[in-house]
Amino acid sequence: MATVNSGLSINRLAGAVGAEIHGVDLNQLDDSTTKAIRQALLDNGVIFFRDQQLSPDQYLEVSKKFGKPVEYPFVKGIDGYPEIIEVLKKETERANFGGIWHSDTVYQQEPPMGTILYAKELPPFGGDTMFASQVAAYNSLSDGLKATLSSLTGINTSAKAAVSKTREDRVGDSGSKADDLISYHPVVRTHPETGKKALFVNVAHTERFDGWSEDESTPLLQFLHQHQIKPEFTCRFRWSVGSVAFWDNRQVQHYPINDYHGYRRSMHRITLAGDKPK
Ligand SMILES: O=C(O)CCC(=O)C(=O)O
Ligand SMILES: [Fe+2]
Repeated sequence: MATVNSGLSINRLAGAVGAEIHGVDLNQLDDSTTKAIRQALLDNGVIFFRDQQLSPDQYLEVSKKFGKPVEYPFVKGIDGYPEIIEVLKKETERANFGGIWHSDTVYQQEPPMGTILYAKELPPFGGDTMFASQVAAYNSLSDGLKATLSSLTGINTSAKAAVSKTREDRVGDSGSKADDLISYHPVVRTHPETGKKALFVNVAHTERFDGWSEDESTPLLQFLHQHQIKPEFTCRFRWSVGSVAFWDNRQVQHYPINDYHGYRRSMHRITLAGDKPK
């Protein structure tokens, strides 16, 4: 069912996560629409808009209504806009940016609250992005495992082997390896705005549990990594040029599907500052 609010309609995409918002021009946001959009983000974990036209200046301005744009730790911004990076896969490339289930840059002390992605150029097919609700994933665990996880801290690193393939930890065009970033965050975090609990480990960044060896951590982490992306916790977004996705990095993970070799895909991306997970 669509919810209508001053011309804006919110259409859920799946049972656990994701909604498309229609009837909004992001360049014309008044206060009540901005508030409704923020609530839709909190309620749905990720929201999508279609047919938007955003110059870099307009894009930055829109993002500032929802948070504080920050630079990406390992990637330089587009000319003149340090907070906007291009997420690009060229015709000739095989790896895609972020091509593994993750939430963004969890190895930071204060990982982003959200990320906004704007589609500029797309392949003729493929290149969808999937999202998974970590609130739904947490809620479906047994009380016993919830209790065990509640006391655990995850150690997250930018240096896991799997992620290096996805180029998230490379510096600019040089492809050189950045210094490793490491963070300690609760395995279950409480959302600062909704109060809901969410799993906050991910296969791209979480190395082990604090106080546990890697060997000891791996079986439980592997279970969680399989569990947290079950189809019933996910939605899948089919992009068109001008589409915008805005996800809440505190409650969802995402996975850009790398199924369009030989074609170019270019997105503009803005990261919004977050707080220390608790
Ligand atoms: O290209 C995408 O759809 C998402 C890439 C990604 O992981 C990100 O921008 O954080
Ligand atoms: Fe990402």
